[in-house]
Amino acid sequence: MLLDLSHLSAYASFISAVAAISLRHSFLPSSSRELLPRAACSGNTATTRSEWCDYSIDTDYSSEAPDTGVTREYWLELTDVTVSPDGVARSAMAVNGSIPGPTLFADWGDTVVVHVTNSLTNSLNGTSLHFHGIRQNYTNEQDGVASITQCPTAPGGSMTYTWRAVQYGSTWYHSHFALQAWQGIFGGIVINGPATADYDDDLGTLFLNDWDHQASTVDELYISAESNGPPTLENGLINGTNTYDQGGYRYNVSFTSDTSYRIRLVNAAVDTHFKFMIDNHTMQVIAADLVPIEPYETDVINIGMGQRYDVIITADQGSTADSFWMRAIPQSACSDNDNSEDIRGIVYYGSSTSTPSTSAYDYEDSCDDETDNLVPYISKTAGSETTNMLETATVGFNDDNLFRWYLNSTTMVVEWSDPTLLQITNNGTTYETSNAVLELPNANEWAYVVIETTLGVPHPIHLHGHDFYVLAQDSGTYSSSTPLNLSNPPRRDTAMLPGSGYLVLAFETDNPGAWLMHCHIGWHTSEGFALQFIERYDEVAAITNATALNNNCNNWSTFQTSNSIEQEDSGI
Ligand SMILES: *[C@@H]1O[C@H](CO)[C@@H](O)[C@H](O)[C@H]1NC(C)=O
Ligand SMILES: *[C@@H]1O[C@H](CO)[C@@H](O)[C@H](O)[C@H]1NC(C)=O
Ligand SMILES: *[C@@H]1O[C@H](CO)[C@@H](O)[C@H](O)[C@H]1NC(C)=O
Ligand SMILES: *[C@@H]1O[C@H](CO)[C@@H](O)[C@H](O)[C@H]1NC(C)=O
Ligand SMILES: *[C@@H]1O[C@H](CO)[C@@H](O)[C@H](O)[C@H]1NC(C)=O
Ligand SMILES: *[C@@H]1O[C@H](CO)[C@@H](O)[C@H](O)[C@H]1NC(C)=O
Ligand SMILES: *[C@@H]1O[C@H](CO)[C@@H](O)[C@H](O)[C@H]1NC(C)=O
Ligand SMILES: *[C@@H]1O[C@H](CO)[C@@H](O)[C@H](O)[C@H]1NC(C)=O
Ligand SMILES: *[C@@H]1O[C@H](CO)[C@@H](O)[C@H](O)[C@H]1NC(C)=O
Ligand SMILES: *[C@@H]1O[C@H](CO)[C@@H](O)[C@H](O)[C@H]1NC(C)=O
Ligand SMILES: *[C@@H]1O[C@H](CO)[C@@H](O)[C@H](O)[C@H]1NC(C)=O
Ligand SMILES: [Cu+2]
Repeated sequence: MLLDLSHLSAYASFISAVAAISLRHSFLPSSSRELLPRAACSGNTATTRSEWCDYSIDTDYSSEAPDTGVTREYWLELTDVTVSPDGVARSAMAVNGSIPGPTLFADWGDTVVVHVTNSLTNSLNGTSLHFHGIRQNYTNEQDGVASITQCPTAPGGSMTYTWRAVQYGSTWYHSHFALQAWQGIFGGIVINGPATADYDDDLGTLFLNDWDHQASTVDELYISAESNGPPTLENGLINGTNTYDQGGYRYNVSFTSDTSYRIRLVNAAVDTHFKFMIDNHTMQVIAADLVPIEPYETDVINIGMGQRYDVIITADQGSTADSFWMRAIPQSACSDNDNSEDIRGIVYYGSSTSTPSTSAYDYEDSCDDETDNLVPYISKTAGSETTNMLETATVGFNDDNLFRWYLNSTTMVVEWSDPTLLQITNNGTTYETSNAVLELPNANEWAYVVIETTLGVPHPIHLHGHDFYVLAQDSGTYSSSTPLNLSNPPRRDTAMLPGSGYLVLAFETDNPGAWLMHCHIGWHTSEGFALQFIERYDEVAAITNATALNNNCNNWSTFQTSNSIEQEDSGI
């Protein structure tokens, strides 16, 4: 850890003001937009979004980022709460008392410091915080994955994460301990930078969630999922709110005619693939995950779990326009939801308060990806393979007759108290089969990964520490003659494995560490649909702070032993 923290005090007061703003307005989305922290580059205006100080949308961000010297510091506290985001009360967990938690803002090139305090003293849950899609360039230990990069942080404890924003765009943070992310521990990350199209106003992140009414916890649903398969959830939320049985209220925003708005969509569901649309409004899509793309237009967008899309919507329906439905529609090809027709928000024009009477665009129910439309703006070619790993995803029962997902014949089981990074700093070289380790010892080679399944269930596959190249993705059977697209294919951190199909990914071994790859369906993650790449083992210990790792693990082990806490799932 060799990060310059000297600017910290100078920016502390600015940052806490920013933090207070984002929290105070968490349920007032329509008025929060002018309060989003101003982009640091004056060259970046509504009509020059491609510019960014001495940099621009043409800068290859994979090798270059502004050196701002700025550190953005945040303090987050996790607590057990009772909430009723759709009018139905249930227990949950929150970040600083809100679901979604406060948004973390930074500018491209800033250093971000996040202090996380675990005050989950009722549930006695450990925790960890993962910054989804963040490169963590040479900072694997800041990746926040229980059992891989750290021990869980025990209740009463805290942990500080430090990383540099070498990418820009929209993403989110979430707990990577058991099913806690879907109990409410998540929030947005906005990294200001250039964009591939102009827009007037930035509305920030818009979370799409599924939501259940189980009186207590998502852990109870998991017990049912393990025995009976995925449960049907009762409802869904748009940016943390919806209606149900006359209760709750809808997300709503007021548009000014002829103004264009950027919305940063995030699918934070446990088990729902959404199609998103705003009736009568075409969207211009400018980024997929943290990768800027050549803009394209669509009326309906597919968004899988863990994925993000940045879209621009222009209020082009005339000065007499009134109100329109915004819809997040669960795709029944993936999972069921009891309220799938009514996960809606409202776009008003001006001061209208009328209930929309608009109709949805036509769509075909499916859990497709947007792949054919995704052309990365910074064009790159995948190198030829040096390692090719084929993994077949199957589901079966373990010795206790509970569902487990397998990649080849391994369902991941890793130990909270013995994370991979700790083993590496202790010079461990032997992993258990159940640790699902794939070794990539050499620098700057191309790893190809084929994941296939004969089962009809699609899975959103997420890789940590890299943007991967999507070389192939289709239904049917993969073979050595399957054509691979090496020429500027879609690049991102989460892509769909089609049901009864295959997904071929490629990434460069340019980032030493232990990196998780897993299905982002919460039940499947807990049921072992995961593996870890140990990339450049020989270089990992030298870039890891063993003192910090050991402190955290000692606290966790003491806590786990004294409270007889048992691990029931994969450990991630
Ligand atoms: C979160 O709450 C803590 C107090 O627990 C406070 O110090 C901090 O400023 C809050 N952070 C944000 C981003 O709201
Ligand atoms: C969603 O809520 C967050 C606060 O939780 C807010 O910052 C953001 O602007 C809202 N998004 C939209 C699109 O209104
Ligand atoms: C990632 O870190 C390595 C080692 O410090 C450095 O050489 C490289 O330039 C960094 N990449 C980016 C995009 O900052
Ligand atoms: C987290 O807390 C809930 C109670 O709220 C409990 O049911 C669950 O077992 C805990 N999970 C873990 C993994 O400790
Ligand atoms: C470990 O526990 C000690 C004593 O409770 C506490 O002061 C310290 O902050 C904890 N450290 C971590 C990393 O949680
Ligand atoms: C619109 O959002 C506000 C909170 O920002 C809420 O009070 C109001 O009830 C919402 N409108 C509808 C129709 O749900
Ligand atoms: C929305 O589009 C439909 C189909 O083009 C059209 O019939 C309808 O009048 C439009 N609604 C509004 C409120 O503009
Ligand atoms: C998974 O199993 C297949 C079929 O037996 C085999 O070809 C492949 O090499 C295995 N994958 C790995 C990473 O060992
Ligand atoms: C691991 O090996 C390195 C190099 O051989 C050595 O410097 C270090 O002390 C060893 N660490 C442990 C915990 O054994
Ligand atoms: C490869 O992917 C890019 C980006 O989606 C696309 O533009 C191109 O047509 C694809 N090439 C082939 C041969 O499929
Ligand atoms: C390593 O972590 C410890 C404990 O958190 C901290 O005191 C120390 O400054 C860190 N070392 C470096 C080089 O960052
Ligand atoms: Cu899955």
